[in-house]
Amino acid sequence: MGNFSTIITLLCAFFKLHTLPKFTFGTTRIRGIIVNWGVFTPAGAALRQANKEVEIMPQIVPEPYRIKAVEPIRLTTRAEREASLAAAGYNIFFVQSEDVYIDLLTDSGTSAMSDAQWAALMVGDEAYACCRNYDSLKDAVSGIFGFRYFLPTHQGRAAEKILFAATVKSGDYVPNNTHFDTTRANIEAVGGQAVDLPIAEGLVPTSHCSFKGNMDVESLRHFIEDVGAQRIPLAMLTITNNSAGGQPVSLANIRAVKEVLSEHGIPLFIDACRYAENVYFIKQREAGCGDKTTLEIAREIFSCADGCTMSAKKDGLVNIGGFLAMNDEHLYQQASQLLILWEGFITYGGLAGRDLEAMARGLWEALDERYLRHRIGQVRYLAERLLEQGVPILEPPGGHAVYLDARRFLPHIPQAQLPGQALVAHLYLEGGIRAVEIGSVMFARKDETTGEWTYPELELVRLAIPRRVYTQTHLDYVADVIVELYHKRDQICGMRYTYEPPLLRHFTARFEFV
Ligand code: P70
Repeated sequence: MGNFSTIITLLCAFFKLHTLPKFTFGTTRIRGIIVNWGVFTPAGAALRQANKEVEIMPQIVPEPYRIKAVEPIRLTTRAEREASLAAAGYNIFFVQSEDVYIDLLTDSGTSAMSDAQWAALMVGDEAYACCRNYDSLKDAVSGIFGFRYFLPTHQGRAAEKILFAATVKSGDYVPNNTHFDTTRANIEAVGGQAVDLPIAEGLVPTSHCSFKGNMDVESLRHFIEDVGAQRIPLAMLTITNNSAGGQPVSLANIRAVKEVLSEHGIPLFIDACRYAENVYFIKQREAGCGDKTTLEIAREIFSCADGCTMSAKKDGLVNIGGFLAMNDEHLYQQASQLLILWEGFITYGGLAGRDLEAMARGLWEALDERYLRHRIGQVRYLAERLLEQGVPILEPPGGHAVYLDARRFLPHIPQAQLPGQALVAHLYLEGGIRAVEIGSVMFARKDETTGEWTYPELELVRLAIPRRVYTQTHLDYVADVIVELYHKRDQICGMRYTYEPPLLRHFTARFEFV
C-alpha cells in the first residue's frame, strides 16, 4: 500500500489535488472522495454485494444544483457568542439567527427552494376558495401518496392536532415506532397515551442495522393484546424515525405492522415528514427494491397505510406547509370541520395559494433520485469525518442529521445535569454552530407525586442539515469545530434549569451552568 500511496500522492501533487494521507484497507481518499479500490477485484465485487446491507456509497456526492442566490452569514467573536447565549438564558432557541454561523437547529422549514418553486410563488391564486394551486397540490398528493382525501395544513403539528382530536379520546393509546414530541404532545392534549415500540437495536447508539427505525412487531402484538384493540383508535409509523436518529423503516416492517393492525381493525397512519429520505434508504438497502423508482417505493409504502400526517417543511422542501391525508370519508368530513375551525377553508388550510403551489412542486422535487443521493451523502460525509476522529455519534447516520452521542461525548456529566444541553451550548460558544438537544431536556419525565425523574435511553445532540443550503466546506468547518471540542471535552461542565415549563420544555426552558 505504501508505494501505491506514494504514486497517488505524486499524481495528486502533479494535478495540484489535495489528498488526505488516509489509506485504509483498500480505500483511498482523493479530495475527500473515497475510492474503494477493492471493488475492482472479484473479491471486492463479492464484498460489495455482501455489504449492500449496510450501504456503501462514495463519501461525497457533488451537489446536483448550482447556487443562484446567496445569503451572507457571519461568524461572531467568542465574546459576542458568550453574550448572545447568556442573553438567551442558555437556550439556543432564543439566540438571534444573525448571531448563528452554521444553523443546524433543524431541517424543518429551512430548505432552499428551487427556481421552479420561487417561480411558483408568482402563480399563487389567492382566491379564498378553490384556488388553482389546490389542484396542483391535490395532483401531487394523490400522485405520490395515493390517499382518497387530503386537507392542507400550515404545518405538520396542525395535521396531528386535527387527526388526534377527531380520533383519540381520554384513556386511548396510540402506538408508534417512536413518537416525535409534537405528536406525543398532541395525543396527550386530548387525553390519550403515546406509546413507543421501537426495535431494541434502535436504542443502541452503535448497533449497525439497516432499518434501525423499525417498530418491534412482536411488542405491538403484545401491546394490542394487553390493552385491547378497542382502546387503540389508530397506530402510527414515523418515517424516518426522527427521535431514534433519523433512522429508516423498512417496507417489510411497514407491511408487517399493517398486517398485525389489520387483524384487529386498527388503522395505520404514517408520520411522513421525511418519507422521501426513507424511500431512498429502502431503495439502497432493502432486497428487491434497488431497481424500483423512488415514486414506486413511495406508493408502495403509502398503499399499506390508511392515511398520513405530513410536515412539508421537511421532505416537501418548503418553508411552511403540511397536510393530513386519509382514505376514510367519515374521518375526512370530521377533520374538515376541525380544519375550518382551526386552520381555514378546506382548499387552503392556513396557507396562501403561493405556498400550496411551492409545496406541490417541492413534493415532486424531493423524490428526485439525484437530489436524494446527494442529500443522504452529505449527512454521511459529516458522520464519517467525525467517526474518523473518534467522535461518538449515533451509527449508522440517518437521513437528515448527524446525532452526537452526548453520554459518550461527556461521560463525566450525569443525565441529571443535562449533558446534551451542555454540548449544545459549547458547540455554539466554540464555533457559532446551532444544534438541538434530543435527550433529557426534550424527553425526561418527572413523576408529579414522587418528584423522581425518568431519563431517556438516548442522550443526543442533533446536527440537522437543512436541505440544499450548506456546502461541503460548511460541513468541514462543522466537523473541525466538533473535533476541537471533543479534544477538550473534560473542560465542559453540566447544566441545570432556571425555568422549566410544563409542556414541550425544550422550546422555552432557561438554563445555567452548574
Ligand atoms: C424537527 C422538527 C417536526 C416534526 C417531526 C416529526 C417526525 C412531526 C413534526 C412536526 C421540530 C423541531 C425540533 C427541534 C427544533 C426545531 C424544530 N420536527 N413529526 O426539527 O412538524 O414542525 O411541521 O409542525 O420531526 O425535527 P411541524
